[in-house]
Amino acid sequence: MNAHAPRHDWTTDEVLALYEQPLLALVDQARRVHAQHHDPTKVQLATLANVKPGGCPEDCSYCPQAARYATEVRSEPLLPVDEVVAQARRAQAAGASRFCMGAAWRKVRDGEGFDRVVDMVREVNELGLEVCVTLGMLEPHQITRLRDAGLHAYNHNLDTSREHYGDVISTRTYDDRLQTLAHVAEAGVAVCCGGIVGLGEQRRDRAGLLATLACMQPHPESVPVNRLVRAPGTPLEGEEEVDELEVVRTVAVARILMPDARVRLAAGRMSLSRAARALAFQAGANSIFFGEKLLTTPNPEASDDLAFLAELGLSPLGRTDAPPAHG
Ligand code: SAM
Ligand code: DTB
Ligand code: SF4
Repeated sequence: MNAHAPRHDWTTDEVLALYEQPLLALVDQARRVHAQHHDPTKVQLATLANVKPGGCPEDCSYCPQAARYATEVRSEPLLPVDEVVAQARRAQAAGASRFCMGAAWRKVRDGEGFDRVVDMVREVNELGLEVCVTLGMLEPHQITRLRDAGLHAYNHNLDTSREHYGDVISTRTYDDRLQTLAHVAEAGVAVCCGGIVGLGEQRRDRAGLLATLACMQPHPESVPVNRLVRAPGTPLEGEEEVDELEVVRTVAVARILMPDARVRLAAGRMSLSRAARALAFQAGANSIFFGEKLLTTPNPEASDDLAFLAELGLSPLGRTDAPPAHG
């Protein structure tokens, strides 16, 4: 096997050994892989839209949109298609090439609401944006409809290791998540799947999550690395923050394991120093969420992000140089 061919047989122990290297050796290794597989000067800008905020029946202990926690987020109806398309146009004009629509649903239900999301996908795709949605669990016929409307990727995070999962979420299982991911891959839609650093997990859990992702065939098209946003009212609001360099390590290990994936420095960027953000790009992060808001919580100002990228010598990846859906 070619030394640089992506592997799909990683063990948690091997991944943990990557994590345990001295930081600069790890970042160097990730940087080399990154430069071999990507234009290291390009960063994809993905804008999020919360098309159905709040009121979610699940109990994800990090999430301000779960109905059962007393958070600032109220349940709101699914947005009209026109409003979402207007948001997408604004995102595109500001420099985004990917548009990700999230709904606080446990799972997709057939009916008027889903029909409307399919219309959103069709119209946003027609603008020339790479379209991603995250709608919870779904069935094969539902991902087929989304694909046929022009969906590029489906986001469905595993969040943490199988071992730690039950401490974070009780209303669904790791296997439920893997099943939805299998439906997405089988339909030929790109898989966007990652996790969260800071859920009270051990480094071994972070390694276990990345090993699970790296054993998928093909690897996920994109891997969001979120740092927990400690939302008031959620069970994890008082969780101790994980060292920001551990986020950098997670980006670096993800890059080494999944050389062709987009590694997205996702939620929690507000809580990272400029230096940690810079090191995360050096370690192979090549996508960010772009725009003042994530789903319900703040994100850096678009103009500040563009200035920071320019300071680092990075520029936004255009839609035309996006890789094929299932590379
Ligand atoms: N309901 C759908 C689901 O869970 O798949 C889609 C929306 S959900 C908000 C998408 C992802 O956002 C979650 O899987 C989780 O990884 C991330 N997320 C949610 N709340 C977060 C927080 N407070 N900090 C970091 N990431 C968070
Ligand atoms: C992902 O991994 N992170 C995004 C996106 N996929 C859907 C969501 C982050 C949400 C952060 C908390 C909030 O704003 O509600
Ligand atoms: Fe619901 Fe998704 Fe939030 Fe979990 S992460 S409570 S499924 S919106």
